Amino acid sequence: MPEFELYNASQSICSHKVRFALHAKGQDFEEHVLDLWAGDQLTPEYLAINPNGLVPTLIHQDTSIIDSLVIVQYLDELFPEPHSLIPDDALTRARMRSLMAYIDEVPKPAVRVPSYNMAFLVHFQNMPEDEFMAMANAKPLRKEFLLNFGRVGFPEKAYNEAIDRLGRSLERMQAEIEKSGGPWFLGNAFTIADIAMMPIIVRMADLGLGNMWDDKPAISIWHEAIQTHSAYTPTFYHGSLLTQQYPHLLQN
Ligand SMILES: N[C@@H](CCC(=O)N[C@@H](CS)C(=O)NCC(=O)O)C(=O)O
Repeated sequence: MPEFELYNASQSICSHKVRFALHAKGQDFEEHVLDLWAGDQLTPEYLAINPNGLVPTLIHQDTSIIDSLVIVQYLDELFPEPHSLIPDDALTRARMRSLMAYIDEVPKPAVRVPSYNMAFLVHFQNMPEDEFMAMANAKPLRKEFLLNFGRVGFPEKAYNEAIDRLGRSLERMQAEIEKSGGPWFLGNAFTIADIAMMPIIVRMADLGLGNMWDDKPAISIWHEAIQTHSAYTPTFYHGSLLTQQYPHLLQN
């Protein structure tokens, strides 16, 4: 029996971070794949292990640990050898955490908007009103998000704002990598800041937004480098990309 159990969803960007960290740390885990469109994350059983009603949740020693970056930090604390994902020096650690906070505040919520409009809309478009309202009302953290999305998608203004925030995030990423000398956010050290950004860049490329960093070579180099990490391929198994689940995206 593996030491860890992971409740997650194949396409979920927060799940990608945790799968990547488990693989990077060489840890075997039992994977439970939730169907977020069927509401598996809102059942009383799941809410008992994750009252936020979101994936991922890691179970270790009969205890649940929630929030992707908390889980990644926990795994690194358990297995700091041979390569810790957390810098030794307090100042560099603070820089890493500032980047993690920025990524969680700016590009992570922004990338949900094109994800929902371009891919996930199909799950809600034809949902009867009462079913849609019941699903929104059942969400502990994402009720307002879903209500704003509605069954027609975010309006153009919200979509454009999200794309603008993603553009500014890419400028910040390019500047940070240039400042450190790359190839990673913090120079030669691959840290949790890189893991935090990874699924956002992967998602943008998946949605056909990869041309947004055509003029940002440090991001292209970073993106290529992360794909050669041994944890990358097992993390993004078939079905993890939206183009694999929503073939209409390939027509764009
Ligand atoms: N802060 C949480 C956010 C988790 C999150 O947003 N999970 C999304 C998938 S990436 C989810 O479970 N969505 C289901 C829903 O909205 O009902 C983390 O980092 O783990």
